[in-house]
Amino acid sequence: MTSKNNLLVTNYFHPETISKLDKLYRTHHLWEYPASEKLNLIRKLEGKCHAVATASWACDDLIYNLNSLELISCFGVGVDAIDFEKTNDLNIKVTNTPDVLNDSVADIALALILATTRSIVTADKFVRSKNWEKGPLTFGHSLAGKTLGIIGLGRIGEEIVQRALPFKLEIAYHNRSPKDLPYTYYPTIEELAQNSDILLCMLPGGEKTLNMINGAVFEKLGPNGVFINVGRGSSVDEDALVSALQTNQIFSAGLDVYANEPNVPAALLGMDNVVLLPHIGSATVETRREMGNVVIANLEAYFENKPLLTVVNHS
Ligand code: NAP
Ligand code: 8YV
Repeated sequence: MTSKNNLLVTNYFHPETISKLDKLYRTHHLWEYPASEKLNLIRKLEGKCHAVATASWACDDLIYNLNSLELISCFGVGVDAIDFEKTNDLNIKVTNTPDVLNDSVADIALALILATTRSIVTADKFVRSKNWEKGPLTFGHSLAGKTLGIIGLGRIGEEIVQRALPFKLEIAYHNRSPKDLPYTYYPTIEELAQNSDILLCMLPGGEKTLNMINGAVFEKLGPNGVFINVGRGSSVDEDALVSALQTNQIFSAGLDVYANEPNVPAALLGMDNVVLLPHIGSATVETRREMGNVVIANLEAYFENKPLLTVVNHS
């Protein structure tokens, strides 16, 4: 009988996938070790362990002490927790789970667009609190004919477009470079904001996008504008967002992601003109299972010396 390959697992990213990994590999659960013992574990695995499985949005930098490490198989598409300077220097390959989550994340983006423009959460509270008996709820805003501006029109962004078009939204976008698509391209986020009714961020996290959406962007979006963030919280200057909502510089916001999760700026918690979700873009039973299957498929390919399925080419 051949012995199982060692696999270092950094965090408890998805119970079902971790159970599968426990059956397939000789797993070492780094998160279960006391801080003082983690490095000892990594030293013991030196030369015997070549692969790590981790959440893509949270990792443990101690893994870069494992000199025999060759593959980091990430659960998630946004790989902002990976130190690409280190993986490039140390010649470690990184994989993620693109595409399988596009539909679920795009669904949440549309849910936030509807929830913000039609005040769905406030409307629910309005009925439960019996305020309806005192008079009607303040009107929301229509979608037909309005412009949805997407910052970061990539795999998920294109699925959002497929859902937005039947709602009769016009589409505009900003990426670093235009795509061969029939939507209006703006070379800056501010220009996109100026020409959008709903501004939706689908940007990756990391240094390059840090605080890209700032006070100047909200000023351009204007008092009827809606801001949605399903990308990463780090792309938004949260203080500027709070201020824009407090002063009615923008109409409302819908957020699935925050700069310092699970901490949400306290000021947002008391506001009626913001809808807050707990980073649930990909959180369906089916999608998380598919993401786990991609993590496993990449590990299997690596151990069988086959081409990896979804290598991240960091740009
Ligand atoms: P993707 O296909 O790589 O799309 C990202 C888009 O952003 C690309 O079109 C890219 O175009 C643009 N972009 C990247 N850097 C930029 C910059 N500095 N300035 C302007 N545009 C930039 O990625 P995806 O699969 O759609 O995922 C996007 C992100 O969504 C992930 O990285 C992750 O952070 C987030 N996400 C969130 C959830 C959730 O649960 N809320 C779930 C999945 C993913 P150019 O290269 O032309 O600039
Ligand atoms: C997370 C995500 O993986 O894929 C990403 O980049 O942000 C999500 O799908 C998910 O939140 C896991 O908790």
